[in-house]
Amino acid sequence: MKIILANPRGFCAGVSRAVDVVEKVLSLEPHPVYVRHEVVHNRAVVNDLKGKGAVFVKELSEVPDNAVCIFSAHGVSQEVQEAAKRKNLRIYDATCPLVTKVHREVQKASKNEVECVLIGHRGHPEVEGTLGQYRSQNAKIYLIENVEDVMNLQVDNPEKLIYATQTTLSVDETRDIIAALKEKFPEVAAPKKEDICYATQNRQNAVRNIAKMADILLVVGSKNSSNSNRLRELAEVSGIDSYLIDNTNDIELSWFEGKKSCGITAGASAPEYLVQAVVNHLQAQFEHCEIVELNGVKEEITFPLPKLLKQRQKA
Ligand code: 0O3
Ligand code: SF4
Repeated sequence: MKIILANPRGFCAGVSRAVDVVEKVLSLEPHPVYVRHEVVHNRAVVNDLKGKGAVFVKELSEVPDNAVCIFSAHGVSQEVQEAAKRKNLRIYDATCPLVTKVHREVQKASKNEVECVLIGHRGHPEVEGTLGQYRSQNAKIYLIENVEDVMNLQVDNPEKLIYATQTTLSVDETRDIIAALKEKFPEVAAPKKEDICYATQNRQNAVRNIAKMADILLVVGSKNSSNSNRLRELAEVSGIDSYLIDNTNDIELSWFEGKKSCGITAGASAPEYLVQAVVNHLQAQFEHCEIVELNGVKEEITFPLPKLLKQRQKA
């Protein structure tokens, strides 16, 4: 079996920072430390942080007043931020700065009463947070998920319209949605820099590349991880079997019947030790394994820790 490792794969800068924030807050602040929503969508990461004392909650209503609380990498609405203030919580915000960038675009549109079309997956926490940046009484934000939604979309003011997107969407699908949007609303304005982030783009490019040389692709990532699902779908659209796995327990030997090469990648929230465990597992299953690591774009971007955390570290 030839094992081909995608590059880049796994943790992005926003996820590294968010996990770092939780670990540092756990070591600096008295417990319990609450985390609103899974800090990133990965079961192993969340279980590890639970083991270190983090208390994960779905809603702020589960957090007692005056407590320490961390917002997840996916970001929160302004309503949640206001509720945190009312409860006098000490908030450490692990929202990825690239999600915050999208929040700012939407806030600006709201302030200027420019209508906004948000492209994203309904119910996803990032989408909830981004929708919740739009507070205008006189203009609207519209959520669309696909080209069909564009066909059905009616806006109040097509001359004053922008679009924004979730950061982890399929680049190919989003291109089609934007093309349909521009055809229907020629005046719609694009964000200055695109919202699908560098990490999403790089991981999808790496999968496109690996799909040309592998018979099957394993994507290490949790079922609720949007970007990991997009990697699995992309491999399938590119013509190879692909499976999303949390860890080696999910692997079935029948997947490999008649296959000679297996690609491995990992979503932006999946730690590298899980990838290495998958490699070891395959090496134990197949008599002759050749491991190849592909070249890919080098990612050097890092994000600074939140201000409050830096201040606490100095104090
Ligand atoms: O947004 P997604 O479900 O892909 O979230 P993950 O798996 O936690 O990955 C990190 C991405 C993120 C925080 C939003 O861009
Ligand atoms: Fe930030 Fe992109 Fe990572 Fe999301 S996937 S946390 S936007 S770097």
